[in-house]
Formats: sequence, C-alpha cells, structure tokens
Amino acid sequence: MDFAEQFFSNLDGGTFMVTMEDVLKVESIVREVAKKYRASKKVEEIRPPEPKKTSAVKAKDFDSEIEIKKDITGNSTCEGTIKDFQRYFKHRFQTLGDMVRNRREMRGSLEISKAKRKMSEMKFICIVNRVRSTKGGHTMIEVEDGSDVVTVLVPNTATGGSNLVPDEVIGVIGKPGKNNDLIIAERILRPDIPGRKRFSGCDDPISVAFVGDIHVGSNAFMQDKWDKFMKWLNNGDEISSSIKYMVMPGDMVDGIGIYPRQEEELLIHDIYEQYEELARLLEAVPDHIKIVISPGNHDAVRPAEPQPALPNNITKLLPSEVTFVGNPSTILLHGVEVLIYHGKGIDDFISAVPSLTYENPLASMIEMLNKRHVAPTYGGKTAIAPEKEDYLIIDSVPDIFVTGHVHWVGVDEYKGVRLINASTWQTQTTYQKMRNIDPIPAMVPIVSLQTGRARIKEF
Ligand code: D5M
Ligand code: FE
Ligand code: ZN
Repeated sequence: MDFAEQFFSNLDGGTFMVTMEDVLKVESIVREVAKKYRASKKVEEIRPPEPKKTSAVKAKDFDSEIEIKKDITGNSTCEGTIKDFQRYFKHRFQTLGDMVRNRREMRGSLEISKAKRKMSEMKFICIVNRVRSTKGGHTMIEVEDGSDVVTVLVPNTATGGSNLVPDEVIGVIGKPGKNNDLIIAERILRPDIPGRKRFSGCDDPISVAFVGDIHVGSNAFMQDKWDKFMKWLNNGDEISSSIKYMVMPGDMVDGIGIYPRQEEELLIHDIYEQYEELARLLEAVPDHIKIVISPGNHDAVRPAEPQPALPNNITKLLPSEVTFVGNPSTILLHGVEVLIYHGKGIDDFISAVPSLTYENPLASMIEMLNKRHVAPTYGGKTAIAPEKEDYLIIDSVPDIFVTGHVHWVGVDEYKGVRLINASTWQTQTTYQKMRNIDPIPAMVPIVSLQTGRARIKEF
C-alpha cells in the first residue's frame, strides 16, 4: 500500500493508462520495495493451501515415468563451419518465422523485397541483425529475410516494440517512411504462446522439486543448509513425501577455471573429486526420488549451447539411477512437460534490455517464451554451437519451464506455463560481491505434477 501511494502520487494527474515507462520512472521506489520483499524472504507459500488429503498417499508408492522428449545428447554434428552456421540460422528463421506467420495479424505478409514497394500497410517476417536506440528514445533496427535487408524505425509508441534483441525472429507491420529506405513500424509481433496452456497434470498426487546451482567444490557451498534439506527430504512430512522427482538445472559443481582467480575460492581443486563429492551429497536423497541432471556453465562439458549431457567419465562417478540430459532439454515427468534450461541466456537478455534485471529473472524467462528462444543473440555471453537444428528454440510449449544460473528463487506463471527459478546452494562469493550479485540460496521450489500448484520451501 505504501508503494501504491508513493507511486500514484508520482504520476502526473492526466495519466489515463499506467505503462511500463511510468513504472520505470519511479524505479528507485520499485527497487526499495523489491529489497524489502527480498529481505523478508517469506515466500514459503505462494498460493492458498490445498484441501487436506484424506489418504496419506506417498510418492514412493508410485513408479517413476521419465521420458526424454528433446535433447541434443548424441545428436550433435556441428563442426562450426560457415555451412553449419548458414544451416543453423536458416532453421531458426524458418521455424520461428512459421510461428509468427501463424499469427492472425500476420495474414498477407510478403517477402521484404515485395513488401517494401507497397505504399500503404506492409507486413513481413524477418530476423533482426542490429538494434540501436535513437536519441529520441526510439529504436532503429536492421532486419533481413533472405530477399532483402531493410532498416526499420520502431517508435516507442509501436505496439510490442520494446525488448528487441539481435537475432530474434519477428513480424513487422508498418508503413513506408518519407525516405524510401526506411520503414516505420506500427507493430512488432513475436511467435509467443498462442492462447493459454492448460496444465496437463497427472492423476497421481506427486510433485517435483527443483534443486539448482549446487556448486560443489566452492568454499561458499552451504553444507549446513544442504544437510537440513536432506533431513527434511527423509523425514517424510506431507510435502516432502509427495516428491517423486528432483530436477537439477545445472552448475552441479563449481568447476575449474570458470572465472578469474576462482582457485582462491575452491575447496576441491580437482574436477573429478568435485563430482565424487556431489555423488556423496546425492546419496542422502531417498531412493524413491528420481534425479534428473542437466549441465550448466560450471559443469564439465562443452560450454557452447546446446550442451550435451555430462560425459561418461563424469556420470560413472554419480549414482547409476540418475537420468542425465542436455541443456536445454525437454522431458516428460508422469506426462507433465518440463523444459529445463540452465539460464545463461538470461545474462544476454539483461545486458540487452534495460527493463530486465537480475532482481527479477522470471521476466527474462517470459521474454524467452515470447520469443520462443532461450538465447537468441549470437556473439554475446552465451556461446552457441551451430547444430543443424536450433535446439535453443522452444518449439513445444511446456507445462513447467525451469532455469537456475542467476542464484535467485521465484515462481510465476505465463499463459499457463509454470515458471521456476531454482535458487542455489552457494552463498555469495567474492567474485559475485564484486559484481553486485546478491544470491537467494537454499530454497526449493516444489510443483505438484497433479495440480501445477507451486510452493517454495526455505532452508
Ligand atoms: O552465475 C552466478 C551469477 O553470476 C548469476 O547471477 C549470473 C551471474 N553471471 C554469470 N556470468 C555472468 C556474466 N558473464 N555476466 C554477467 N553476469 C554473470 P554462475 O553461472 O553460477 O557463475
Ligand atoms: Fe551457478
Ligand atoms: Zn550458471
């Protein structure tokens, strides 16, 4: 209420509609509120409690059903030749272009070479080459579609015109500018999620826990919090005994040589020993909980995305019942579709789009769903391997989308998709302190696979 009062007293009297720009103008107040909210860290329960179950059904009474739907592991063919890159971006343009084309508003779209000759409204689908802001607060983009390259001015009044990033695929509805070479956009369309996804819950009253960024081997790994978590997992209260799966979206260990002077913050200096220690930690997980591990940028596999699953010389150190998948990957848990992505692409969204910050990484995940791509920009912080298909495209709309990486925690929903950020088990490192990264560690988001209800358990 304090915030609302401050906010509205800051708005000028003539305001009819509150826009994102209005909110950003009072950014300092928003930050203050966010800080207070984070300080309180009381996010145990984000929805009203479910009616109590009469029978005490337990996850261990059900068999696990894990199916891998999409994963680069075993399918990587790229060598990084120019041909590989051509094929990769063609596949991206084709696949995302078709999604944009399917939008009703894009009916009648033409190739750029034909569209730009029109004197009135024109529509085309393109990939963004370059994005820059103008002095007047508008955006200028250069786009192409294989038939032509054009410059488009996206006024800040254009619908959907904010958050443009290089290499994303968009639809443009616009008109010719005074100068023949310039097109003025009225509307930018994204592939987005058509309609609203219905959560395809399973019949069994079981749930999945998300446990990310453990960073074993770092001297900032929180052993005491982990032990507390394991104790709770084994004590069998109503929530913990409903957990059937544990999905781990990367940064299992701290790795070696990941950032400058990392060795000063390592407790375990050998990569194999780090995974051996991880194996010991996972031994405490009850046997009926099935673990799925996908890698992150600290793990021992190629850093370029899509990352294949951890290699054999690592997985043989870990419990044999673990399912190893790539990053990103899509799996079905009891029929519920889960998109697992470590989240490196969030770094690029945050550095490219002023309104996206590390204080709310879920907003970057919404951008990913809107653009149907987890890391569109080539040549930024996320290394991309040009596979023959673009595995970073979100082609199927998941029920649950989980990321880690940003050492934050949160649960949200976008058009019916559960968004999860999976916290960390590493407290702030010197490196993170230097970069002003303030983690929210030792939290476990848990989602019911039956109802889609999410909660966060704090340790
Ligand atoms: O990431 C730990 C934190 O550091 C997380 O908040 C993201 C942030 N991070 C990591 N790499 C970068 C780059 N390159 N730029 C900006 N912020 C970054 P972790 O992957 O665990 O080291
Ligand atoms: Fe991490
Ligand atoms: Zn990471």
